[in-house]
Amino acid sequence: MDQSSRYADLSLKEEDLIKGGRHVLCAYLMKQKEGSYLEAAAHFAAESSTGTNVEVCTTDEFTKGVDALVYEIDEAKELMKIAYPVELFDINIIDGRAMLASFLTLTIGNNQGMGDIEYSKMLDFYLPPCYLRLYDGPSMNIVDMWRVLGRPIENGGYIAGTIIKPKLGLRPEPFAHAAYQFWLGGDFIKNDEPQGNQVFCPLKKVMPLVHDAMKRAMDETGQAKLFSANITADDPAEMIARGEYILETFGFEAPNVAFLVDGYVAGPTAVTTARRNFPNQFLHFHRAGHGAVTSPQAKRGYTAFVHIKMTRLLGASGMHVGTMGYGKMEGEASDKLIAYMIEQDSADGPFYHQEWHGMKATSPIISGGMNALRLPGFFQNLGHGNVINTAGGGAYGHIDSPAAGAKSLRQAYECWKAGADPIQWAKEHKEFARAFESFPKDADKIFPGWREKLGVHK
Ligand code: CAP
Ligand code: MG
Repeated sequence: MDQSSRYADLSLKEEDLIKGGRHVLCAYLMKQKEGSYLEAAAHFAAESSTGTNVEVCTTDEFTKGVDALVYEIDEAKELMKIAYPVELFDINIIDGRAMLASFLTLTIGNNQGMGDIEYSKMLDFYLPPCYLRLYDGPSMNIVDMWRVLGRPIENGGYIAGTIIKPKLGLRPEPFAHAAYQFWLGGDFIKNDEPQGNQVFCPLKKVMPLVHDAMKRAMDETGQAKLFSANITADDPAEMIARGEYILETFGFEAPNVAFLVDGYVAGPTAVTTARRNFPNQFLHFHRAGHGAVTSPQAKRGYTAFVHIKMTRLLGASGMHVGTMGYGKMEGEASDKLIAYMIEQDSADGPFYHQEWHGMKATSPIISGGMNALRLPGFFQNLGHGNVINTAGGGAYGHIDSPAAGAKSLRQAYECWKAGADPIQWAKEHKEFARAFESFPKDADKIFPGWREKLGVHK
């Protein structure tokens, strides 16, 4: 059935829809299986709002008033844009606030499995102020981490972090020891995503040891240290139990603790559980699994940009934004726009400009195959260093020690900040210099001729 007379209106102008302030706008890559592009797009809009594949007798004038409407198509580019009236989205009974689950159920719900759609992927979205303000947004961000570290709250700079490796984790004592060793040179440690309460490393055994290691490292260095503890679980009650136990265990150091949530696999409910039950903790959104839908190879789901933009609405304090082609994960230099979207108050996406109207920023977390040698180029591309960086291999792979690995990361940041030549910097900064020998493959690629220049002949 062709529903384009009801679910498409190509005379609508985007700027008028934005001015009107009553529509969520979404841009999709979309290809139909056969037939008319507009017909398929209209069916997509119907299934994503008020309709189905046939006319139903229950439809009334009110229902028609909240139809999602296709307002732009470009078949050659496989591009379609849909305007969703804000009335479509579900609102909490407890406090009148919005929920991402509802946004996703409509905009990226049944439409992902439709028989007449070859594929569709959300590329960007825009929220009007009246709907945006109903989201929690972040309660904390990197500014609060800078406060704990005793740094300026504006441009407080780079936070050097790591992940306890191997990924599986360690038994409690070696785990705490590995943390202590890194903290002698660095600021921030996170659980790797599978670590929580494993039989060989019970949460209630390891957390007191990590707290003790943190205190010892703080005494030794005279600096504050941060730990991001994984509280991900299927059950909100389990997440709260983990969070409460950890806060009680860290006692006076509770402000130094962030909570890590594997927010893609555990979903918006898990993220909101942390956001609402622990608003005084930094909420670290880890996105393991997102590549299944965000990878450029995937023609379904949504892009990394869309995913990351959504996490600011949910209230992530810090979000993994990739390494923009400088690390081991998929990404490219232009991905810096993803970071800008979550940290600025007014930012451009691939299709829409978004005003955040003062919603707190979500801070970029840079992770995945990073080390001291890759950082100067990374900062150059991003244009600032106000990020949390976690480098697992880059710290525990340093040939001298995890503390030396941590120091090499900080020195890399300082090298970029000073606008110095990395080879020259290496001559004056031992740990940074030893990173060249620790990661010779990267050194060969990024700094050809480094052996001669640094006098390293092994
Ligand atoms: C990095 C990491 C992170 C990824 C996630 C890992 O370890 O701990 O989970 O960075 O990717 O398990 O691979 P290394 P992203 O530092 O040793 O590479 O940040 O892109 O979500
Ligand atoms: Mg990891």
